Amino acid sequence: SDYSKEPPRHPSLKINSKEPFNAEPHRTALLSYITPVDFFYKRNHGPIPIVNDIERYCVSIGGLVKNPLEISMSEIRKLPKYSVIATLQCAGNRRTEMSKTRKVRGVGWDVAAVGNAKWGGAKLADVLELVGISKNTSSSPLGGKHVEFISIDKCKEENGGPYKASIPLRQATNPEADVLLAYEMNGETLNRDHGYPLRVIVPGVIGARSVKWLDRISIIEEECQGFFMQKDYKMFPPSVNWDNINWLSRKAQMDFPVQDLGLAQTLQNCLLCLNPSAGPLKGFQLKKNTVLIQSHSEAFGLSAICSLEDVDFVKPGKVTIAGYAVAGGGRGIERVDISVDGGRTWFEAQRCQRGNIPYQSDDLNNDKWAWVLFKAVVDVPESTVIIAKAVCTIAAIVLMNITIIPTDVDTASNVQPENVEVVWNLRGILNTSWHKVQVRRAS
Ligand code: MTE
Ligand code: MO
Repeated sequence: SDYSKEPPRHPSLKINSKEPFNAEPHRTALLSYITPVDFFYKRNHGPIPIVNDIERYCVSIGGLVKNPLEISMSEIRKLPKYSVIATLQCAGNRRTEMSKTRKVRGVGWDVAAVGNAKWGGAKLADVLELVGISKNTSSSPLGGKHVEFISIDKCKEENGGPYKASIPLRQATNPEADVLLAYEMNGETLNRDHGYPLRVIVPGVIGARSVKWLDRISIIEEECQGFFMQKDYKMFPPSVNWDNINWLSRKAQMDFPVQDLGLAQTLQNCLLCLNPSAGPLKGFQLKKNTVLIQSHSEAFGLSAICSLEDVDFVKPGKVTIAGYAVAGGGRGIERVDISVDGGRTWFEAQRCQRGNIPYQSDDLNNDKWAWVLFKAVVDVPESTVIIAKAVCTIAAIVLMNITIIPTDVDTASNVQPENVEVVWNLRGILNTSWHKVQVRRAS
């Protein structure tokens, strides 16, 4: 593969792998609501493709459709334009931390394999109407049930073939799911690293499904059989290792728009992650009819402190504890709780979304796909562990939420009530455990 024509990148990015290029910004870059393009994490599986002749570039739409079509960039730009502020997060975000407990496989990431951008483009639901697939449908006239996105880039996981992924047709044709074919990022033409000239944005879902450098769309009967759908990005309980893994036993990691999120599915995911075959994990119990705290499920929800690094020194006086919380699936963040005594006592942080950024005419009138920033300014009287945890709304199961409550917290010795062991999985994805930073008080 040819890595000699990579685009220029900001020198401050922390490079986790050079070829393919995988890099994240310093965590303090995530303290602004919109992440600048330069500081947006870059996650690739091969060299960045080059599209020189934009006049000749087009996306073909085929598969189980009556009238296949090739659509040019200028035709895509003529469709109604929408702007969606959406957080994109790699399922491997915070993987490095997970590896400290027990080694996991995959590119290491700190807390910044996530970013929030304003994406501009055409709605996939509008594009699919051009090939005779109507809105809000789960099956095409020829029996297609999934929409596959095939890219221009080539990667070794696909044996030199293109990167690809799929989403259910129901989601693709739902205008409210806001799936975009995006040609703009933060009001500018999409750059090469992020998918020039056209990429998919699937809000609320792990980043792996937002295929960059789109080449083809195929309407298919079964879910895409590509590597990243079938042999990667699946959540397994801590007991599964590389010897006993059965990839077919799990569905592809997705997260669903709220209207598709069934109670049974959610419950099953929570239970699955608690490893039902081995019984509930020691020290945890499930309690009904309470608020959900940190599901260890398909939700990519997590929060992270970005104003402090591990083992930072804090001076006497007020300390700012700030960061992001993101729920996934279009769910909101109900609360962010902070502890400055290692989890013994908690208080609520301030939350903010777009603040005083005005809405523009093509903007979606809500920020449900976007992260929430949190902030608290407090005294930190001594060396301690600072923790942030988010509480997210699960609209579909308001009547029966689940709390995972620690039952053996040793308050005297500051045992962490929620640790990474519970969510540990061999691929190191979806580290939704409470984010902790240790600080030392300077006198
Ligand atoms: N699309 C293509 N064509 N090739 C890729 O390697 N990586 C995916 C997704 N889309 C990828 C891709 C993954 S795993 C993530 S997390 C996001 O793109 C990252 O998008 P970004 O680099 O714009 O942040
Ligand atoms: Mo990813």
